[in-house]
Amino acid sequence: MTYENLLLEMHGKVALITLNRPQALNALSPALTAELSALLDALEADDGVAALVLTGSEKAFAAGADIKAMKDWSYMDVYKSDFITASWERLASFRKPSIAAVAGYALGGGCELAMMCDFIIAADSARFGQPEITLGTIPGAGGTQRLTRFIGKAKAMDMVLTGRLMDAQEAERCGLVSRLVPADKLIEEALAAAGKIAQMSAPIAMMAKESVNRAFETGLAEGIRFERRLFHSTFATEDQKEGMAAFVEKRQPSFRNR
Ligand code: CO8
Repeated sequence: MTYENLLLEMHGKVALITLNRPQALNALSPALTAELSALLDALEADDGVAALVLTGSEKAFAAGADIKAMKDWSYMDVYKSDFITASWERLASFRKPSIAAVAGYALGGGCELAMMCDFIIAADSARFGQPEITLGTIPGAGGTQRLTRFIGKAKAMDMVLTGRLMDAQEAERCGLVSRLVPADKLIEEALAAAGKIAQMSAPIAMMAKESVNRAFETGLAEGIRFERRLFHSTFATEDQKEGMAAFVEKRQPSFRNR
């Protein structure tokens, strides 16, 4: 399949997806999001892919949903098509580990897309924001929900109500971003992190991701029970046997993804 708005490169078992609409600062058009959703389906089904890095350009990870496409849509247009949900949430439901590598603007839907990844590595040039209120609308792909869970009510309210942008340092301080790196090291660092994950057992990494995500969907007692059941289930895998045997035998494990 060829993509008009995305670039795909494989680095070993890591898929690097680059949003590629430079003329519109990677504004997330319906065509781009449909392509991304289809590509994620393909990557999820491909055993040769263990992890994903999603990035944009130096100037913009993504400047939001495509305002030019959206501006004349009616309520019925967005309601009947259930605008956003299907293709946007595909990244959030992607089962393999995913990292957003953010440089420049990550605004509106761009910030929401980054937050759908498992974690965000940001260049020192990154700027995050939910400026929808300045356009007479509100975030519609998790901005009021994920951002609030990630950085707390005070900062989320500040961002969502004023539309102000947050720089990379503040984003790192308040936990939106896991690592802050110089802009020229962004892709290298993100690929190295994803490469490290790709060395682990793929099904175990999926379980670890699923369990952390559960923390955002349920209460503590239920989450702990869920984690324990998944933990127990790792003992049914060959990779748990291999990982622990390798430790005892003082060698590197050779995981077989079983
Ligand atoms: N949509 C469409 N085109 C855009 C967008 C966008 N979000 N952002 C930038 N562009 C276009 C500009 O129109 C311009 O095109 P042209 O040259 O044809 O005029 C080109 O990209 C370059 O942009 P600027 O000239 O504005 O570049 P600057 O460096 O001056 O400014 C900014 C950069 C600050 C990022 C500025 O472009 C900006 O404010 N962009 C809009 C940011 C924004 O409001 N984003 C939120 C959009 S709403 C949203 O995301 C709702 C999410 C709902 C869920 C998601 C559903 C899909």
